[in-house]
Amino acid sequence: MVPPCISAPALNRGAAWGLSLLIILSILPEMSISEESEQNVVHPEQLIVVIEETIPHDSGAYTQGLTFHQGRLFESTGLRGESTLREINPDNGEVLRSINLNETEFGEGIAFVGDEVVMLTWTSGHAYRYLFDTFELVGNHSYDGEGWGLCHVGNQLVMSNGSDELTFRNDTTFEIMGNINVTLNGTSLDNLNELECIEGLIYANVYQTDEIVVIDPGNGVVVMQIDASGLLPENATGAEVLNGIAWDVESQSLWVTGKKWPVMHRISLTVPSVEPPPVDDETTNQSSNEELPLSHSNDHLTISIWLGLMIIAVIILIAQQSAHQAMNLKDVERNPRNGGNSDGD
Ligand SMILES: [Ca+2]
Repeated sequence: MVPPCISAPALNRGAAWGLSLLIILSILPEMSISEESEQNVVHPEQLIVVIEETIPHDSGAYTQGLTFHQGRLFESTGLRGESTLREINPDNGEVLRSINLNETEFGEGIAFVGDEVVMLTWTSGHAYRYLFDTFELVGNHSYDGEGWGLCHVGNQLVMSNGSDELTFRNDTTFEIMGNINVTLNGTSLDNLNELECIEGLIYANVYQTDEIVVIDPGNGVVVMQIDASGLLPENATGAEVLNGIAWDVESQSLWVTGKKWPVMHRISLTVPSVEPPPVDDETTNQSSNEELPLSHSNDHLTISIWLGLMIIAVIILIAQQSAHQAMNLKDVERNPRNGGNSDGD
C-alpha cells in the first residue's frame, strides 16, 4: 500500500539513511587498514619442552645468570650477601669454584666476551669483568638503570632491565649501541629476565612465569613462545621461579634451571602433539589469533547485509516519493480548481 504522502520527516529520514550510507562507506577503508595491520602481527610458534637429562643444582643458588664457555658451565647468583660467580660441573652440578660479590651488591646476569665473563649487578650500576680461568677482576663498567639478564652475540652484549626493552652494548666499551622493545602478538612484553643468545636469536625468561620467549633481535618480535612448565619437581621446597638458560654450542644442548631449584635440565623443544592444556586469559587472547580471520570475515558479512538493507530502504523511499509526486500530478489534472488538494481547506 502506497502511503498517502511523503511528509517532511520522511524525507529527512531518507536523507539520514543516505548520510549513514556515506559514513559507513567512508570508514570502510579504515576498517580494512586495521584488519591489514592485524594480519601483519607475527604470532609466535608455540613450543613445549622435553626433559632429556637432569642433574643436581645447588638449591641455595638464587640463579640469575647461566651460560657455557668452551664446554664449561658458569652461573651467577643474586641476593645481597649471597651473590656469587661460580663454575659448575655440567656432569653432576657440583660447584667447582666460586667468588663472592660485595655484600651490598645483588648479582645478576652473566655473559662471556672472549675469555672474560661480564657480570651485572641489579641496581648498583656496575658490570664487572672477570678472567674466566681465574675469576680475577679486570674491568668495571658503569650503567644507568637496572641490570637483569645478559648475553653476547657478534660484538655486542644484549642486556635486559626487567621491562620490555633490550639494550645492545659494545662488548668492549659497554657503550649503548641501540635498543629494541620486545612485543608478543603486537603487544609489549615486560619482565624480560635471564637471556641467552642462540644462533642469531635471543632467548629470554619472562620473570614470574614458566615461559621462555624467543626474540628476533632485528625488530624485537617474539617468534617462538616456549611453555616450560612442569620442570620443577613437586617435592622441591623453597624453590622459586624458572630462571637460567644456557646453550652449549659444543654439544648443541640447551640447559635450564630456576632460582633455588634442586635440579637442572637438559631439554629439547618440540611442538605440542595434543591440544594444549587450559590457559589463562592472556594466553587465550594469544591463542585465539587463528580465529581472527573468521571473525573479520563475519564482520564483513554483517556490514554487507546492513549496506544492502540500507540501499533497499533508500530505493523504496525514492520510489515512494516518485509515486506520491505522480499521484499529486493526477489530482491536479482532475481538480484544477483546488490544486488537487482532496482534503479541502
Ligand atoms: Ca644465559
